[in-house]
Amino acid sequence: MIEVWTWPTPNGHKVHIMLEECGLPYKVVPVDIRAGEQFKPEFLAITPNHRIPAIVDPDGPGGRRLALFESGAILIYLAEKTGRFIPADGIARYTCLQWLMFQMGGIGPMFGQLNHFRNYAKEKLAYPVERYMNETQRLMRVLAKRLAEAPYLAGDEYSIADMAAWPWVRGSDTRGVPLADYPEVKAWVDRIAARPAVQKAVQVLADKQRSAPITDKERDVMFGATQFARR
Ligand SMILES: N[C@@H](CCC(=O)N[C@@H](CS)C(=O)NCC(=O)O)C(=O)O
Repeated sequence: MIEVWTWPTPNGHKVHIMLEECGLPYKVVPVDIRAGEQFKPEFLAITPNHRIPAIVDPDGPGGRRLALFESGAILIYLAEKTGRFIPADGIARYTCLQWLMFQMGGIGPMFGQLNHFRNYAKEKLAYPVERYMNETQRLMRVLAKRLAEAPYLAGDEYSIADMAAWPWVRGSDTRGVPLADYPEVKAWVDRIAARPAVQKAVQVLADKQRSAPITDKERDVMFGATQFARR
């Protein structure tokens, strides 16, 4: 059975969604990233990057065990393993990969930095908030344009590109970018939220989700000396 080493964050949810959509049996291994469990030797043995999500598939390519990190790589792997949620070939396949990379290289890092400087940074600095707010709004406009011409990012079919972007975009209001300002994007968020597999996926480790402000100890784990210790 596939193990998913994870936590209930947008990057974790991408993989939970894909596993639920494909109906693959999986075992959740929680990695509490505020408590520093990402630095435990057993997790570092799977991913030197000490970030969730990561998977271990005992029945990987050629019947060999595969340990894999980076959510985009995991989504492509699961799509190819099951033959689902990625077009088989041609322009449709590259369009799907293009929007997946747009999430991995744009939405994830930029929205993440906006979250950091708006919600987590101890000092509230105007320049980074403005910089990442501008980038986030620009990326939202790109999404809105795409979703005005097609129901899903890859085109007519729901795919791993949507699964990658949705967990980040649905939380738009919490980073001060109202979804209501982007009606095409909001309609897409609602369409995906209605999928039974997505509703199940967001319940994975939902009891661990916390909205309480970050403590000093957690700040050290996530953004301080513990995070940046040489390993
Ligand atoms: N590019 C990576 C990003 C993974 C990532 O940033 N994961 C966060 C949670 S969403 C994490 O594990 N953070 C732990 C830490 O910062 O120590 C991916 O998409 O898998």
